[in-house]
Amino acid sequence: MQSLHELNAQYGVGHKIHFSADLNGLVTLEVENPHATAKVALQGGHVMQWQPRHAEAPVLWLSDQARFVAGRSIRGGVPVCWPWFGPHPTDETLCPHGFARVVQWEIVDAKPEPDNTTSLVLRLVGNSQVKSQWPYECDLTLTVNIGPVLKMSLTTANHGDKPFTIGEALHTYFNVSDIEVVKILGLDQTEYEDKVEDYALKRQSGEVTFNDEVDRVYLNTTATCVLEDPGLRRRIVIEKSGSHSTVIWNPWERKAAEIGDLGSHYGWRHMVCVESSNVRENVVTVAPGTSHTLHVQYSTEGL
Ligand code: TA6
Repeated sequence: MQSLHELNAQYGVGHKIHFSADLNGLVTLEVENPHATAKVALQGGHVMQWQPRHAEAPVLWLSDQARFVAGRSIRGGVPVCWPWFGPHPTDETLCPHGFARVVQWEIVDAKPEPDNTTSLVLRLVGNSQVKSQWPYECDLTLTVNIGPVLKMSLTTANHGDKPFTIGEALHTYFNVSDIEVVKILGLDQTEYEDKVEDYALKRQSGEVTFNDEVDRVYLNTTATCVLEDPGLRRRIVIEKSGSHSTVIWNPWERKAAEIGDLGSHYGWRHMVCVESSNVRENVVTVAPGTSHTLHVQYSTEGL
């Protein structure tokens, strides 16, 4: 792995892209450009913060109790769930939601663009820990463009001679004023599995609203979702491609207390996950010599 000095010499173009190792030695990358600020951890290829200059509050939610520790997922931001979602299908001792969010990634490129946004390319490091859990010839890269819009593309390339099947999600935590006043549009009449009721199959009617724990996998949907937040007087527009499921999650009080790192002062009230994903019956098989990309872009507008 390159030293911080080498990384900053190679990618630290002026003041805008800076690597540091402040969080228990975890290397993070801070980006500032005329459009936005952002912070990314190399562990997990994890975008932790993004705030466009025009936004009065962060768009992503990061728990004030997030643990920045080697080998543990960071609570908040955009965890990358890959190559499975939820528990491993056959070995429950393996990390839920896959290993990508807890292993080291490396920076392949970081540069300012002519439009004053910043592009980053990160790649999962295929070390022996990874190979033992995922014995395929495969590259996982995350391209991030930081600007007035946050764009992320997660690409899985199969360089081997066998197909493999992945479950994946960009498990994004959005910052909201109060979970009880927000609503999510875009899923009306979409079928979902309700994890709170043992995966019962249901159909959404109207907007998604919250007055208790919600943990749902919306299936066979490519729809844009809009998160309306009257408290912060804004909409967050969540667009995607290469994704056929959307997971919506808020743990509510009891589950949040069990989980333990969801923030002091009712942190769970200020977050909702809207996860562009390919999970359950929407998992993706990647044929040899091909690749698959899950793309999202997040933007905000006044309400
Ligand atoms: O995406 C929703 C979910 O799968 C929930 O079931 C939930 O418990 C969660 O993600 C958080 O998982 P984590 O492993 O990060 O604690």
